[in-house]
Amino acid sequence: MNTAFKSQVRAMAASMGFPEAVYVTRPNLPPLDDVMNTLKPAWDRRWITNDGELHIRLETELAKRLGVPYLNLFCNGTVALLTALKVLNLEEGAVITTPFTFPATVSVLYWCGLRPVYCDIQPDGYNLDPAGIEALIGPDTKAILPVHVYGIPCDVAAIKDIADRHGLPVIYDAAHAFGVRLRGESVLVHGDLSMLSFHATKVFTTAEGGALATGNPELHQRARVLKNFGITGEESVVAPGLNGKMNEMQAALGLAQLDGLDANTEKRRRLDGIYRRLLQHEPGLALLDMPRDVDPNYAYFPVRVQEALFGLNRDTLYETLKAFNIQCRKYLYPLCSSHPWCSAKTGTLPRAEAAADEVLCLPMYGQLPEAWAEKIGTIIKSLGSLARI
Ligand code: T4K
Repeated sequence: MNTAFKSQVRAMAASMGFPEAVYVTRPNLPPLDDVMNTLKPAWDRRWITNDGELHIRLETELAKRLGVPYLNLFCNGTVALLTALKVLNLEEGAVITTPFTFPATVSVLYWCGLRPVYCDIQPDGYNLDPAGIEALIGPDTKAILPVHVYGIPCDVAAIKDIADRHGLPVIYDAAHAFGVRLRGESVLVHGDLSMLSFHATKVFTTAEGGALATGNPELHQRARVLKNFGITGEESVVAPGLNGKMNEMQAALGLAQLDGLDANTEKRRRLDGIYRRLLQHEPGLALLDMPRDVDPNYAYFPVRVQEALFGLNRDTLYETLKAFNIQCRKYLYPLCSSHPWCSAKTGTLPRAEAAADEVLCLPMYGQLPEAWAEKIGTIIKSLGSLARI
């Protein structure tokens, strides 16, 4: 950035900057009274965890709402994913996954004695590329672990075809994909198991929380036992489990949020529309195409920044926006394959590397005022114009 650009940014920020931080996301919190009223019966019963009534209600409501046969709630998405691996008895060997994901996807493999084998992402998207999977399958391959990145469904049909031909289970990391539908049905029906995250940064939140969805009653039952220490009765422990349970405070927050979910998605849709209108023809900015057969959840608004055309690279844009109090995030940089602890031997991953270097996620959450999205889009356009002078 040259000095003239910097001083023009300072002047712009003084007039257009936000007085308070605009975060990349905020939790979708219901009125506190609604949470308290939902929690009160559990409080009165003094039953606050271990299959409480609120937990049971939330499990039932979510399974219905999401359109999945079986759903297990968890204390968080990471433990849910770890449990999914254990449910399938995956120990030792390799799992084919994507490097373009949050570290949790890969950490759980190591916790199970597995190792990741990284497959590059699609040429026209951010998900694992099915065309690269088959060449990576070897004698010790145990499973495929794709991620529905930004809530956009993977090519589930191609992945199923490969998995079936090689007799491999598929576990989807659907942390970003709450409520997403593909060709009219839940994206969670694909694969043997799908994991959801209900972290504060997700479209549906229980502060910390998560779930495992499956269509297989035996896998469901095994997950239920494993998340409760392997206990099946007062005097029977059938497997080395862990404590993955969701408590009643988390469940109350989840239940109190259900009524507002559709309105939240609708608001996100409008914000997505504002950003698209402002940025889709901007030189050097590529927006994520929404496939026609997908009902999205608008969880993220990733923008790909191509320096040669936009005038600034992603990192400079990220830093410059901070001067306006706009706190974007570089999800999902750095690539998992670049961490010293999880850089299993891999070939080159050129598409994932480019995505990690170029994607910036803009603020996106239900309570973000539309005027703020207009202003953020306008500021980004102005910065591009300024940089290209
Ligand atoms: N797989 C994938 C693909 C994932 O993306 C994740 C989690 C997982 C697995 C694991 O699921 P969990 O075990 O978490 O259920 C966040 C989240 O911590 C993480 O859950 C999420 N993915 C990841 C993509 O993002 P950070 O490091 O960006 O969080 P943080 O604290 O910087 O928050 C981001 C912004 O959100 C803040 O700038 C402000 C806002 N915020 C955050 C919190 C916690 C709030 O307004 N209120 C809050 O309470 O990782």
